[in-house]
Amino acid sequence: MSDNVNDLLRARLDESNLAKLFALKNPKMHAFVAEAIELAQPESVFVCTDSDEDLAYIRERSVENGEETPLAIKGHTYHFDGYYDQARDKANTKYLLAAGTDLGASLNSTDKKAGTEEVRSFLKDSMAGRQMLVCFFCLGPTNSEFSIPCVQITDSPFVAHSECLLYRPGYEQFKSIGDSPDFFRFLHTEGELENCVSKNVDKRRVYIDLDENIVYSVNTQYGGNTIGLKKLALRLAINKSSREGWLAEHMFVMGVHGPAGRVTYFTGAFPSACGKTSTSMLQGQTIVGDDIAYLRKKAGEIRCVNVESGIFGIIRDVNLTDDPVIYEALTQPGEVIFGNVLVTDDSKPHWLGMGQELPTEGTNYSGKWHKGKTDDKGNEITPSHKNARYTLRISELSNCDEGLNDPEGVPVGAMVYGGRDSDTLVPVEQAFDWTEGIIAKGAMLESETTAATLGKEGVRTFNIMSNMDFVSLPLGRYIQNNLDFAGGIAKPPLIFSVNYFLKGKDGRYLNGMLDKKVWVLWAELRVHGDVEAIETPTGLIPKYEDLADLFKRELGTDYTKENYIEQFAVRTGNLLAKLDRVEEIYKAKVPDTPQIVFDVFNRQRERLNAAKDKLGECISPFDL
Ligand code: OXD
Ligand code: MN
Repeated sequence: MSDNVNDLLRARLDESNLAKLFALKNPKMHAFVAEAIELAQPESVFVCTDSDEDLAYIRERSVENGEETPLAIKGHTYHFDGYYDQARDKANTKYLLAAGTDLGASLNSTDKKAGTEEVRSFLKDSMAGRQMLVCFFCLGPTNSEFSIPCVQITDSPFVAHSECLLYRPGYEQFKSIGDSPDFFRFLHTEGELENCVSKNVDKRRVYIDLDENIVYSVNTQYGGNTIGLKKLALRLAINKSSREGWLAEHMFVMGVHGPAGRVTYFTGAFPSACGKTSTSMLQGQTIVGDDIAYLRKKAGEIRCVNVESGIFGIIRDVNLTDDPVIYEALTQPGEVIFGNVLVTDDSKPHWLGMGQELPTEGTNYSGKWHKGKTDDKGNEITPSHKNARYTLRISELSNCDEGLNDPEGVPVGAMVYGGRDSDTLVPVEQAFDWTEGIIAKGAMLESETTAATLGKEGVRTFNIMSNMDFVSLPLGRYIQNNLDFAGGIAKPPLIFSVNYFLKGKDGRYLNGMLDKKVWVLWAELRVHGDVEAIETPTGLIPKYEDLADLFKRELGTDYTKENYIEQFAVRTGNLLAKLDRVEEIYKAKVPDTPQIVFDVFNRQRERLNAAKDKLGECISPFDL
């Protein structure tokens, strides 16, 4: 085999690319590249090292092949995905499972043999006449216990370019691992193109092989389906971490700046488009990462890293008032890819909620666009897509935390679970302890669906730890891993829930976009025992005085008692209904649910029933 591999590589790579590939002494990686060439039959192969020259080549190819087009500001480009390729395709993202393996009914899977054959049939000859790009990246900081080297093969310079912005370069890391077989592999083709976008979205597939640590992605360009190191790697990492005793989570990492220069690191798990990036970007705080974290126990404490080094963020509602740091990065020279925004003839990007009146015509993911344009189903096409994105490096942001690339990671003081919930959870609540936090905050998380995935928006969905789309284990085991993780840790992180989407009776949001800063700073004070809290049946909520102080100091606003009562009312009726809903899911769909989960549900139910009997369906925090 190895002779065949080497012969094939020698025959198909030119001298300089062959030298780059052979400088890495990794037979398993060589075999992966050779097999991909044999299957996809590219015209040529480019091997990308960590050099500036190679990165520039990827950038230029993205423009030359028409996947990206320069904008007026230096370094900015835009990219469109196909009209029906604007979000993660949950239905066609599946685990390839060998006969006899079972991940439980909640996870989407397909037979490994049939699925592999299917996806390979779409890959066959898919790169004929094109160049194959072989790129190396590292998940987590390089040279660290957290590092996972990856090889990404793709025929899309746009995908490769996005990854160059989003991940640490990994060619040198690959050198340092020698012949180790322990790395992730991604093979992507955009398939047949029409006007530079994937044509056969009906044949879009994202198939994940957990035994081999390989993900195949075909007939799609949208980053969430194609950027191997993002959500595809997260699925592999969750499975790997379960075998090795650490955690891979759908979490931001941020430095929260408390009194007297104190910095406390928080992780936060939120479903897509529920305020995760904007929390990690809160004014006055520092960002380590906005999407995915690895957590490990080290010397008696929990430490974590940002798996990525860039942001693939939702651009909607990024404006000078709500997200000044990102807005600044999006309006100044620097390397940025805009995805699925509206572009006008003067080469300027426009997006929903940018704080300016939008043009009435331009070009977008539907082609030439004008206000009122409808699609073939009669739906009005928005100027930019609701899930339109920007991609940039975190190091370009003025609030980048100094721990971003620390190989030791940063210590975790608190973990936050958030979701989109209009009528049940208070804006912020601390769990009684780690076990209650993992179960009643993380494992009970529900959220109303958003534009980040295909399908209807606004449907309340169960989303365990906001990781439901990415968990690659039976759910009971995933919960148990989280519960066990704090074992041996003297002072585990505090766990909080937050909810920015509570609505009043008239349907309006009860909180402004900036209020989240107060909830996060209150949580920081709790980590250090600086403020007291009020006990509710489900956790600990802030005292009015502490919030009023924080609102005044941080936002310059008067927080009224009426606001407090409306926002922090304990809605016993809705909380009990939530408990019933979620418990039903565990009973019906998660056969390996640990008993402790039901015990915690029962304890909460008893406390809620007692409070409801005594004080009613909706209890003012002043009556607790
Ligand atoms: C993302 C997502 O892009 O979760 O982060 O969809
Ligand atoms: Mn995400």
